[in-house]
Order: sequence, then C-alpha cells, then structure tokens
Amino acid sequence: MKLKAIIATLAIASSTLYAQTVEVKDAWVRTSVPGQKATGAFMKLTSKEGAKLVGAASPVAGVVEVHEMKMEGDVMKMRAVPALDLPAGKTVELKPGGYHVMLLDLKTALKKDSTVPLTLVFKDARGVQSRMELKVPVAVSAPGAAMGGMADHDHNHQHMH
Ligand SMILES: [Cu+2]
Repeated sequence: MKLKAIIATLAIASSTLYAQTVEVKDAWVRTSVPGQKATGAFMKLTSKEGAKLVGAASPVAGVVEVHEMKMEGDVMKMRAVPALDLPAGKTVELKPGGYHVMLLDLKTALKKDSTVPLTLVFKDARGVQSRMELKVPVAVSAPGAAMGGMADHDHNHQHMH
C-alpha cells in the first residue's frame, strides 16, 4: 500500500511546474503523543481559480486523507472525501470539527514547535494536477485563532478584525 502511494506521487511529480494559484494560510498540525496513530492538519485555502484539493502526503504518516467531519444526529462522524472543492476566490477553512487533512498511521510523535513536511495535491478546472510542498508547524491548537478547537477555550472569542 505504501508503495502504491509512492508511485502515485511520482506520477504527478511532472506537473509541478504549473503556477500555483492556491494560497495556504495559517496551516498547523495538531501534536500527537507516542503511540498515537492519527492527527489532523488544518489551514485556510484560497484558490484564485476554481480548484479542488484531491490529495495529500507526508513522510510522517503512512496514509494522508482529506476528511470531512460533521454531526449525524448526536454523533460526530468523520469520513474521507475524494476531493474538497475550492471555489474561485473563496477561502475554505480546514479546522477542527470540519474539513481537515488526516494524517494516519503516524510514524513518530509530533512534538509542539516542530514542523511537518506536507504535500498538497490540487486539481484545477482543466483537470491538471499540481503539488504544493509545505512545512507545517506543529501546535496544540490553532495559532492565534479567534475560534479555538473543540477542546480549547482559552481565547475568549476576541475578534481581532
Ligand atoms: Cu479525520
């Protein structure tokens, strides 16, 4: 399975020369403890032209998926989605409790203040794939977030702008 993922990555490497039209802001990965198998990566994505986030990869995780989280009745459920729509000019927020990039089969504990390499794979309206390489900071909760994660309420809903 890992080999398959590597081959898929190589297959699209040739399209990395296309201009990036997606802006990534406020990316962070949640810390994990030794033995923990999964964590999430969160960020704000703004695509100049319509695009889709169709995949992701990281050397610290065996499997990386784009997930959606939502309430079904009283139960919070998450599931993998094949693609996340990025409408032109609209900022799509990946955050705890919503869309996120799920890092599964973690190979190491992710420590606060370290960084994690993360590759995002986008597909534009013409179906052309492009990759973006990121170094994402590891944090306990969203850096400077106006809205904390589900368990973090130390910011009293201050709106800075
Ligand atoms: Cu998930």
